[in-house]
Amino acid sequence: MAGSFMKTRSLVVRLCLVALFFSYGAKPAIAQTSESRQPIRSEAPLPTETPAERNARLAWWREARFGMFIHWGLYAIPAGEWKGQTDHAEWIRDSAKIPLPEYDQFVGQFNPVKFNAVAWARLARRAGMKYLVITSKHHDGFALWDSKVSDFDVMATPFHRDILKELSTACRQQDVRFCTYHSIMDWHHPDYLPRREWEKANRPTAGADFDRFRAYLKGQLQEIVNGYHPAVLWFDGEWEDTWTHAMGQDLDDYVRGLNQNIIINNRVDKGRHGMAGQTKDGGYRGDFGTPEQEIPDQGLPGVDWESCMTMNRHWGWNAADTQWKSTEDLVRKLIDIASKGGNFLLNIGPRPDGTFPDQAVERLEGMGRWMEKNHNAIYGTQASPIGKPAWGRCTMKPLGNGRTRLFLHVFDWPSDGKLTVTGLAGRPFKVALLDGGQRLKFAVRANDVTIEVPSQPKNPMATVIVLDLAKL
Ligand code: H79
Repeated sequence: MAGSFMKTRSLVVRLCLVALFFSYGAKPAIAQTSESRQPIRSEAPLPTETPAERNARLAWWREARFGMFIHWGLYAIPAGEWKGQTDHAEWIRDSAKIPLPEYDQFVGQFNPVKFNAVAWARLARRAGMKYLVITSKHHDGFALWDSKVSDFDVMATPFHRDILKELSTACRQQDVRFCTYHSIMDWHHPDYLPRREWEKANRPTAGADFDRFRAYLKGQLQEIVNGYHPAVLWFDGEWEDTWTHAMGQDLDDYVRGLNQNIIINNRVDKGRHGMAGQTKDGGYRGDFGTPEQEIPDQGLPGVDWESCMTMNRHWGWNAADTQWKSTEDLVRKLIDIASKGGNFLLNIGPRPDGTFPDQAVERLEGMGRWMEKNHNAIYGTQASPIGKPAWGRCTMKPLGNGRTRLFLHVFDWPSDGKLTVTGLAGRPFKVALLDGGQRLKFAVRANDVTIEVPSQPKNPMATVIVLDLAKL
């Protein structure tokens, strides 16, 4: 520990020097109109950035729609089980009240000999995922990269390989954008406050200095941003009272100072509205809202958001968790989210040997088979202009010259061979199956179009029909 304190101290000096070069003026608060219903503004544009620049910065992310989340760290070793209780996961140090010296013993056991970064990145790509967000550090404070500012990192384990380095390289090879999740809350660093309730007696706070923790955090982020070039920084663990709005703004400025094209979620600041995750009014930082384990009931016009979700009931590896969502459910969740203008960040909790659970692989491959045929109905699409039809969902894409393509994602295939789309203006000039291209006959009556569909769906998870309109 003494070593890491020294490293932290020399870092503070370096950071002060950096700060002299990057002195940011006070940023004016962004005036925001108050919304009548939910707090839904997720954009807090940088004062130095025009709307066009912001659109250009977010363009790839808005087109991508689908990403992989990876929760991996020391907590994979106990696999969710502690003293007979089996519902723990990445929170295990807190939920099982494991004292620090005992938790530290996992460092000597972390040796994922089957870890293959290329296999992970390839699986993400084959599933149709355009980006990958891995936990550089979760709440337990353990760093998955070779960190110069901490000894509580992967280089202290028998594995002794820089996971972020291997994975960021593999992602670039596989054309998957590499991104990192970084927890602000840190249950390991002596300067982080507060302590967990149950460990207060054994981890005194005397001498702890939260500003020194902030310098440590910046040191870590400098290593990550400059070393591995994540396209997104996905913060979390921002909710404790020690983390303030001013600190969130400061950290947001700091990271954007390292890479002005980076995308940062709203958990860098204090504007997240509960688990629904959208950003409250009030000039909070963050490029996008972060609903967790839920999907908004409706799209939020003009708001960027991403629902993150587990495939079973835990983020980190839990060997006892058998409650996997079906591939069909996951495909339909992706479609539902795209139909509301959001992104889907779907989680994997790898095992301590470095492999993905078999059930996760099976689902990724299943989603990939659907995406292979239907990706045009997901990537680069916008929210449905016709709400939520009774038979499924709708996404859309502008075709130029005022023309619009609707993608009708049919969940409930009509038994009478007729699919009715309501609320359209004008006559479609083309209706066809997306997979295979078969043209379909249709009849127009007022604002409704009734399509003659084959007796069987192309894919029972969702069959996509393309419908092109001269105007909406
Ligand atoms: O990393 C995964 C989880 O370990 C982590 N986030 C995902 C991506 C997570 N940490 N805590 N939780 C999820 C649930 C915590 C919820 C609460 Fe709250 C924190 C309840 C009260 C404080 C969220 C934030 C709701 C209000 C503020």
